[in-house]
Amino acid sequence: MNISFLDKNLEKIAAKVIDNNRLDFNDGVTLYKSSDIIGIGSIADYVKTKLHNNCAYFVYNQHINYTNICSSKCKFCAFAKDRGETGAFTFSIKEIEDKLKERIDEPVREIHVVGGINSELSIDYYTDLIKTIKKIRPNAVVKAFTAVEIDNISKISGLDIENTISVLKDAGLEMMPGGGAEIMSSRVRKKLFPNKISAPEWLDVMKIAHRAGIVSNATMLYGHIETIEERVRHLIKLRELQDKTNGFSAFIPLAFHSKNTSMSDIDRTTGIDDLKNIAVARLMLDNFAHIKAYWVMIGEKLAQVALSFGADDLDGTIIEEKITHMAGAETSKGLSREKMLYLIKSAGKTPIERDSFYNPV
Ligand code: V47
Repeated sequence: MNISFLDKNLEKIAAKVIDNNRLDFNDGVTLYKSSDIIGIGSIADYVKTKLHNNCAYFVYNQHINYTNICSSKCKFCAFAKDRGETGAFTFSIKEIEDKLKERIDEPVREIHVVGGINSELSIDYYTDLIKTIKKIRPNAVVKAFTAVEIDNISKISGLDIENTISVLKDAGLEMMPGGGAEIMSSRVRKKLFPNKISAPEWLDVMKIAHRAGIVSNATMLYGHIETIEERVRHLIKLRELQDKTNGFSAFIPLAFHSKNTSMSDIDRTTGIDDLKNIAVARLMLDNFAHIKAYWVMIGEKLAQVALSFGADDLDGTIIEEKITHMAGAETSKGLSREKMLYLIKSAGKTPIERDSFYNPV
């Protein structure tokens, strides 16, 4: 790495990265506070290139949101509804089967399943849902239920987290998505999502899942009322758990979209902040193999740029995204394989279509 930094504070950080020395809390804050975006991006790209050469991954996937009925009442959410409210839904297993069959001619390799915290569903609904996916799509990986949903399934079934995961795994659960982590700060939690499981609880569910052999992702919701220091602490908490379990696969920074939420006065995140979140995550999360540029939230064009700022993955084709689109996302609801290849190649990268576990397909 031979970079002349505009921000001289980055020189010390670059030297640490080159020497494989772990960055600390203050380094994370320095990176976020620096306005030398090219400098930050260059260090992150150095690490990304060392790990993945010039490659950029994507998966052919399908999202299924089985219910939007949710008791969490998170202030940042535009997806959740109360039972009986206009637009509230819970898919029957038959409706899920139909959704899968609608796309049966497409080479979908991963089914990403998340929904609201709905206390009316039984654990049998969740196991039937997984078994139905495996019946219709035996070759696709079921990546389902955030740590928050696992906690809910545990509460409604009376099983502890370990046994809940074991029952779901026996039904065919193979991986868990990284949602629901939001920002691991009790200050922000009290203000925006007081009913959601706490950060230690979220981490605990992930720890139990990893120990049961379920790989998961991790996320961070940014661009609302969180501070830079809270972002860095969040990343360090994830890094500490990863040191213990090595069960996280990818990290995905999630850019807050405020439309149709009770925080609709908050502006959309800027391109600079989106790129910083990718790059700082790449540098702080030195034990995570993959950093995703989630095109749904940051846009296709910026996601391409992010591939030179530390990201190695564009997530997936998706087909029908709901959570961000209900909060005002203007991106497409899905992308074709051709479009994915085009975005990656025209960013100067080598596209690799992958399965959920980053095996090339
Ligand atoms: O859990 C909710 C967040 C998450 C909003 O693991 C919002 O591969 C922005 O977790 N603006 C769902 N974000 C998305 C998610 C995800 C996406 C892609 C890949 C993976 C993966 C995981 O989105 C929720 C919540 O944290 N969210 N509302 C909003 N208004």
